[in-house]
Amino acid sequence: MTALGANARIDSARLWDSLMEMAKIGPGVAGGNNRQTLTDADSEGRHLFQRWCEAAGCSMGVDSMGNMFATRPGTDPDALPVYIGSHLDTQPTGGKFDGVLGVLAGLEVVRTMNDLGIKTKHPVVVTNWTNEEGARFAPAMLASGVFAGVHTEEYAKGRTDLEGKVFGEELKRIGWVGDEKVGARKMHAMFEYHIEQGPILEAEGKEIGVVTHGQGLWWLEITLTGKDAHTGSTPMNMRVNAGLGMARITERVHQIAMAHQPNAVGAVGQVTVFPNSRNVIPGKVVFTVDIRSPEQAKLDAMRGEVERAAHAVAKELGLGCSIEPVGHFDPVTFDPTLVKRVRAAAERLGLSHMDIVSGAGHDACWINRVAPTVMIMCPCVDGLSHNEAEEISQDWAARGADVLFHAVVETAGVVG
Ligand code: HGY
Ligand code: MN
Ligand code: MN
Repeated sequence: MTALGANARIDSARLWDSLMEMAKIGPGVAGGNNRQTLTDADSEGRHLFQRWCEAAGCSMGVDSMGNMFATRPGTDPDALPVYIGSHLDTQPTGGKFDGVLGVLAGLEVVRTMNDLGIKTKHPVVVTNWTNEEGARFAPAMLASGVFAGVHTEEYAKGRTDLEGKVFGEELKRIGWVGDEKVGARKMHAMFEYHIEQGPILEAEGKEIGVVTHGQGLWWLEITLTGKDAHTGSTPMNMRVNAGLGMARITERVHQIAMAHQPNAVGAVGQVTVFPNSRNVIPGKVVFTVDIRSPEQAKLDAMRGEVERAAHAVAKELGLGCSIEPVGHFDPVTFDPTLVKRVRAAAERLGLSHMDIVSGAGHDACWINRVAPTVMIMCPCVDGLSHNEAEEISQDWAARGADVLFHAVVETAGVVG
């Protein structure tokens, strides 16, 4: 595989301009984005991405889960494509770069290949995976999970949001149900470029993260049922308080994660209280526990401890308790050959780099099941993400895209 010369770089300003242009769609309230999956803003962002891809000479395919595939042809039409993928959907209080950087850096790789007249044996395909975040419709990485055969299309299209809207109906409403069978595409390799969403690269002063592994995750949705009652006139010993149960379990989740340090995290991020009235003791609370570890044994142990703690708290307070796993993947090991190629590209470009384990989940974690897959990361300011103040420098964005460019072109095989 011939490698590009170290002076072959992407166009940093063009990538940054595209990121700032996309950030105008689905703006947040504090400088970030609220472009949640299957909203009108998501659709607007998809249309912009499609226009840009077609202007760069790509043809756009869409599958039945709304996954978008912009293809730059290779010289050998029978050669399996090299994919570059991430996501355009954001958290409700998301940043401008989580996911978007990976999709638009993929487009920038295509634009740069066009500028330099680079021909490759394998086609190159830039991908936008539907509903990576799982914020509106759990679980996260839903459409890449269907593509990889982890979820059925029927399960995915039946998922509902907090307002009871159904995934399949929302995908139809925004007009992004494609005619391709999801999962039918075969891949030579898949690359995902992403901000780290943690503090390590910035703290270590490294420009590039060579992602060797991804930590595993459980999302456990817990429903506690007690009894609605008056917060003023109900004696303390007569209360069946689901809100108190949720609070105690939230504390236990934190303690369990702390007991498994290092390499373990746990929190409760989404809570729905019923009836959510100031002067009614909550008769029902539904909340999701998010626990993660790169170590399988720790991940499994934490799940067991959380479930036992939840049932013990419920028993103590006389609450009903049901637990439903609504998201899961085991720790992931990315393709060693591609990891080596990413590391070599960073070295060739004279960029500081380190191996890193991804703390966040990504579409790459699922695609790794069906194709050789690897991730590249750039630092983010204070490691902050899933917050509208998420920030990266233009230089960080460009350096990671340079590594992506080199590794993808080398994998796709330069011709001529
Ligand atoms: O939850 C995650 O790790 C990803 O950001 N969806
Ligand atoms: Mn992401
Ligand atoms: Mn995210």
